[in-house]
Amino acid sequence: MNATMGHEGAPLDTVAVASRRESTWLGHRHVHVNTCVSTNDLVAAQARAGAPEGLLVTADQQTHGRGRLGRSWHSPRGANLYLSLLLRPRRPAVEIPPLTLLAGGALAKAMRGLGFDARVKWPNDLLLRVGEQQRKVAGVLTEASTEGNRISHVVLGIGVNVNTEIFPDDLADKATSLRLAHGAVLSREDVLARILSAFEPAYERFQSVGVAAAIDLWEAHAELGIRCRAHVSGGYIEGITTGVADDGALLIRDDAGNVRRVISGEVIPAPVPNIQRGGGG
Ligand code: BT5
Repeated sequence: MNATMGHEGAPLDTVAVASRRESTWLGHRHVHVNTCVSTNDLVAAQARAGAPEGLLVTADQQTHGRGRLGRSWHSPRGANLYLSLLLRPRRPAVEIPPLTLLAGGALAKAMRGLGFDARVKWPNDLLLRVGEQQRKVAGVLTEASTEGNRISHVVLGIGVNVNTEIFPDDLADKATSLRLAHGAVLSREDVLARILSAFEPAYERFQSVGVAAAIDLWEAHAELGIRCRAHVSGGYIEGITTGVADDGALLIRDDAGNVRRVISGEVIPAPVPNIQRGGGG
């Protein structure tokens, strides 16, 4: 594991990121800010002003970091990575959900490159095992703008808990950080360089072959074959996860053997059903 000591509390060192990344264009234009509301907002504004793809914005702190569906992303100063990338994929708008999966897969690959046994949970939570539990170490938020059935731009936001040691009460039993898993401070610059190096080739493959690139990468880093329950409108689907569909839907084989599709909603691990019978001794 590459556990170069980080300078905790110091601003992100953009020069170190540039010297360590292996990307040929992604993140070469890098704007780092001390604090902001959300790095996704800064990139969206640049996108509307015509900035080219590849722009990277990072912040040492976000005051209103956000997750999907109006949820918030805990973004304390200095310890972690908060980054957004501007992409202008030459792909149809229906491929935005697979692009999100591609990002999760590339993020998991980057973490594995650092020596962490990271798994992606549908759609895009990055999990690390802590004892018997899986805890969230990173998340991806894709915000896209379309023109007709084409994508005009995508803001890909990634939050990684690199060095946080103590989480607020509401996250204490579901979040973790690379530092907690590894036992030492990690360099945010190393982690960011790995993410850029992993995402660029994945994205280039997506640009040329589309959805298949996303499915392959996501499935290679997901924990499939586990029993889960997906809460969907009007009830839930329970069964074994088998993969993802072309449109990014999670596929679950239910107990009747039917493959069901989950397009949105929360997916949680489910206990194996108790099939003991009788016992009227
Ligand atoms: C996500 O949403 O996981 C997407 C997170 C994306 C954050 C990045 S940071 C840079 C960029 N700028 C932004 O404003 N956002 C992006 P979601 O799947 O909806 O998960 C949100 C849920 O994760 C919350 O409701 C909490 O339960 C939990 N959570 C919040 N902060 C967390 C953290 N730091 N670590 C782990 N879990 C967290």
